[in-house]
Amino acid sequence: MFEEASLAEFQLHCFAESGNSYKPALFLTLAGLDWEPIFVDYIAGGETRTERYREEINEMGEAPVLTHRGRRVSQSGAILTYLADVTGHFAPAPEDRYEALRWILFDNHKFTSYFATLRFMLNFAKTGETATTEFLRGRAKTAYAVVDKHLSTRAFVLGARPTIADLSLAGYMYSTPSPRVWIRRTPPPSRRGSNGCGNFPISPRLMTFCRDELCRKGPIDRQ
Ligand SMILES: N[C@@H](CCC(=O)N[C@@H](CS)C(=O)NCC(=O)O)C(=O)O
Repeated sequence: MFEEASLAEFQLHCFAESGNSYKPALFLTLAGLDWEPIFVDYIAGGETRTERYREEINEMGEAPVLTHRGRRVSQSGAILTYLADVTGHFAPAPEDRYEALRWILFDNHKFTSYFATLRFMLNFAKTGETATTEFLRGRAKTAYAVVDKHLSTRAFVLGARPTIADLSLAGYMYSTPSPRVWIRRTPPPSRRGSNGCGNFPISPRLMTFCRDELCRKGPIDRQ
């Protein structure tokens, strides 16, 4: 499915299994913004690989893609930064901008990417354990340990308040192949607290949990 007539202020091309899509979906939901998902048929239909998707939606052939006031933004880190800039939610303090960027780049390069690839191989490609999955697990565990250590002395990545850096790292914390769970795992706006995030999912405890998940062999998704 491509364009749809919509009244929502923000549209997000996304799909349930995509933790990268979950990052901006979590932002939009926690901030209580007027948004709607536009389903990308990646799993069954390979939509991101079609010429039409690359021509009309994203030349990089990826989800998520945000549409806002005629502007298209792809790459979850760029989307989160854009959303923070235009809405003010989850924005790092001006002096922390590069610190946020540093963690978002680390997330994209090592934290999300190794884990997401490992998860894809085990749960979707069904490769079983191979030398490649073992390598990816090792790399992901190392990246998780970095974040765990950082979060052991503070509540959120940049200190006392959640920012887009936390939302980026949260992408695959609740990964699941079930679209029904996708709906459930995106906290409704009513759960927001005074700091705009209420029951926020990132915490050292959660990081420890996810690291422990990685230590298990076999499929790593919780059904
Ligand atoms: N660094 C990108 C990664 C995006 C990405 O890899 N998205 C996956 C879904 S989670 C995708 O669309 N893959 C399609 C493909 O590679 O063909 C981001 O953060 O947005």
